[in-house]
Amino acid sequence: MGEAFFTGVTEPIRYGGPDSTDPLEFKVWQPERLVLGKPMVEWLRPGVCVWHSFSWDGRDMFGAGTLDRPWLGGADDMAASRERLAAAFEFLAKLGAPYYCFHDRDVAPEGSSFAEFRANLDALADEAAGYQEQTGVRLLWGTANLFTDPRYQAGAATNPDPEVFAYAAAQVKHMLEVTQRLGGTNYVLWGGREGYDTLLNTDLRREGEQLARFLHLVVEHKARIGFGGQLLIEPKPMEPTKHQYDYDAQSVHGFLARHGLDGEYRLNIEANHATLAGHSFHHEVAYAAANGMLGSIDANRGDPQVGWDTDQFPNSVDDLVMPLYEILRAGGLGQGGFNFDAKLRRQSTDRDDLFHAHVGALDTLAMALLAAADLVERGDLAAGVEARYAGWGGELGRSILGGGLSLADLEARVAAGAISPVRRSGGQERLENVVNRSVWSAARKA
Ligand code: XLS
Ligand code: CA
Ligand code: CA
Repeated sequence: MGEAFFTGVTEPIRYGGPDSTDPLEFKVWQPERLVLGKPMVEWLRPGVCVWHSFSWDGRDMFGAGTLDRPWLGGADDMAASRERLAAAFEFLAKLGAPYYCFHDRDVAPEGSSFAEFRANLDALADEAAGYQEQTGVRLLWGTANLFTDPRYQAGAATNPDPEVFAYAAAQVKHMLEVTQRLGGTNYVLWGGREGYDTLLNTDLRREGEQLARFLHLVVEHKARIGFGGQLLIEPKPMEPTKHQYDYDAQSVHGFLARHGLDGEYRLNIEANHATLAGHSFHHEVAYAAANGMLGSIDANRGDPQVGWDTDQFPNSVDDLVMPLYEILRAGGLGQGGFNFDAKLRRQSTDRDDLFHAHVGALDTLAMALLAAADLVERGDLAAGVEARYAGWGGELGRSILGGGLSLADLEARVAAGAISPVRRSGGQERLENVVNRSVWSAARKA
């Protein structure tokens, strides 16, 4: 690799253990440490995102960039793009994160035509392939940016203009192929501006049909090129539009089922999008796991006092332990992983701040994994749930679910006095203590 950008960190970040006072050593994250018989790294498959960490200079809607990002150089040309890729892989190698994720536009300049953009992306994908080879870092997922350019102001697949649909299709086709070429194990579709700002100019029925057609086209192309990765949809309820169609896990699942697509896509669940939808991250992961839709995770957090998608780095074990418990019980994420779709605060201007953010996020995730594994090993939470539903394994429960009893049959049994339910405590506070016990016990064993 060429000239170093992250000169404050000369060696790969090491494990220093829970008592280490070095802020740039891991306290918990040990990729090879066995958890429930599998290395941590295989459960978590953590990745760094290119957009927030390398393509963003700290600008917001009120002001210019603040971050020290020499590789951005103020230009959106091939030379600056090569620098950015070099910076990203230098960082990845020093952090020791095994995966990364990017949008086509995070790495390639737009150029003056689609053909030029495609050529730019191909050339930079070749460079990325070389860096992957050198560092051992792999691609967790690729995606196409269908929201930044003004042509997408009214959506991509759901745009009133079929020419915009076609443009988006061209971009996705090519990025799917680039993802395949780089060995990506997933391809993500986040419905950037697939939604509306006002219903006064929006035909909901048409837009739904357009979106379904688009998703079918992606499935067809995946089969045509033999892409072995998973297709993922990332729900988000609002922002940038007032209402986004891929609102949450359950509405995406319903949409897919309605259009015969539910075997083709799984979900990329983002923590901050869950809370924007008025759910907990736990809810979204649990829904996906319960319905065979668990694909991958965008790990971050919102701010309870700020109503939008702040995309902060995850730093709360309590927030992550139950989502991880669901993931462990589902057997893991398979081809998915934990992508840190998180950005620094605008005042964290030093280059090294990016290390502090990722070191903390990896440690937090690792600690939550240990706590979740403790919960799985002790088994009392699961046993309690099992016992709570035990009646459904008895004659009455099996007959109801098996379709053997009508409303009239049930009425007859109740009227005959054969059925008289008794009150049972849900024991929520006791169970909350069980979770805390595992959090504290895992912290002692870390
Ligand atoms: C935006 C989304 C986006 C997707 C990828 O809110 O999180 O970054 O993850 O397009
Ligand atoms: Ca995301
Ligand atoms: Ca987000």
